[in-house]
Amino acid sequence: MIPHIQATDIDAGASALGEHGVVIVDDLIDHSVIDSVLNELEPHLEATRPGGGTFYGGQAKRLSAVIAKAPSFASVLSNATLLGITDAVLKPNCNRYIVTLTAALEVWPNGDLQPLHRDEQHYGPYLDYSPEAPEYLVSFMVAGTEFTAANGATRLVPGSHRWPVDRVADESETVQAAMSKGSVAMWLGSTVHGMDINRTKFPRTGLVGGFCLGWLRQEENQYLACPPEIAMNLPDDVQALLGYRPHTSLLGWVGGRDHKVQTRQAVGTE
Ligand SMILES: O=C(O)CCC(=O)C(=O)O
Ligand SMILES: [Fe+2]
Repeated sequence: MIPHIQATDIDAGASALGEHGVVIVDDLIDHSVIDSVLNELEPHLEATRPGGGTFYGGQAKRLSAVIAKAPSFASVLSNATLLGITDAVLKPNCNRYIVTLTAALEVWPNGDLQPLHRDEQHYGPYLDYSPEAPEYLVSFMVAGTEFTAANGATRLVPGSHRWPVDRVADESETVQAAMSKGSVAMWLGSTVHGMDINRTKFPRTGLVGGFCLGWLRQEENQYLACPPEIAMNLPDDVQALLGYRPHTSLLGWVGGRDHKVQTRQAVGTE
């Protein structure tokens, strides 16, 4: 079972995410925002052919650096409910958390299942993944189209965040994140999940993102994915989320200062 909560219910969202490892926030993002993001991404999606290799089922269009390609995605990253729920999971273990990646995933028909995985697995053997370890990551998927059982809604294994890391999930334990356009599925870095096959004629579009503890390396290098000349046009809180502000005054500084990217000259200078 994947719990659903209302867009304003941060406390219920945080407790459901902690208990089940996944929660769906219904109708969180306005369709006007989704449509703006998709319009901004359209030329990039148009220029991409379905593919993506076996990890993406061979029939997905994947765009990285969505925040740099679609400025309208900034309001998703700073959504109060998304951040409120993430605060509850990640703030106990960091001074600030940061964006680990932004991507768009358009799943086309005739692909394969994405292998089940945990998003935190790219930290390799260097972190403690025991059920008692702190959470390192919160991932989220904004439904850019309706997500249905037929069109490739993400499959997740509720409760798997409490499993020993070597327990392998069976497909029968997965539940799909069926949700309306604008709804957001959030899951923990330790929750087992994967993209499903699209058995319809129309693509399934998801806008994916994640936040990691501010002292961990981001999966997608945000300073290259969203360089200062683009970041300077984004709101201060989004710049901070991308990692342009230090974690504490001693981690991530340049020239001894706590920067925000206001001008090209302000970056990397005294
Ligand atoms: O697109 C999906 O349904 C899931 C994608 C995913 O889990 C990933 O790219 O890590
Ligand atoms: Fe994933």
